[in-house]
Amino acid sequence: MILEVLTYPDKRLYDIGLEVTKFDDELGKFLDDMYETMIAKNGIGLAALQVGKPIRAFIVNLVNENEVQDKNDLLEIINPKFLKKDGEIVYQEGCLSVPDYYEDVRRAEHIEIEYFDRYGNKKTLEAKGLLAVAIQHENDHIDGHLFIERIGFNKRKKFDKEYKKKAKTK
Ligand code: QAP
Ligand code: CO
Repeated sequence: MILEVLTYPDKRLYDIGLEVTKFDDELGKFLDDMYETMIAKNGIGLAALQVGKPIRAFIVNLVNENEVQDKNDLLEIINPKFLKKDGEIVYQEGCLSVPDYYEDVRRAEHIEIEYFDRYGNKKTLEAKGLLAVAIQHENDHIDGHLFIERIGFNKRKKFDKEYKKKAKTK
């Protein structure tokens, strides 16, 4: 089932996700719906908060070296905790909840996280580059943050101005 993706400035995007406590079929079904939604909207990452469910879960599915978005590479990340963050990377980010807007964001280049999969198994993952960026972007969603909060002051001003202009023509 394709879910509705909330878009800026929906207040629900600013809620803080609750820890997942039940790793049951309902969670599995919800993660399947998130995947279907992300693919339908041409995304590479999606957090539960973006589809109106305030829980600490997100998915990431980058394209591989053959430019293919392979479901075998899908990461389902629940209740993540950062163990390490180092270095710096600037990447031009976008977000399904902020359509048609892309801007540079500075984040850690290398990360290590601990998280749970859909079955409640504890995992660790080291990531760098785009995967590290995607995980930090999605983790922001579960803390109620959007990437537009991490762009510079002047860029944010410009975003707000353009957003208001666009809202008027709707
Ligand atoms: C988060 O973003 C991300 O504006 C995932 O018209 C961002 O999937 C991970 C999208 C940067 C790593 C680097 C945005 C699709 C998708 C749009 C997305 C749009 C269509 C964004
Ligand atoms: Co996003």
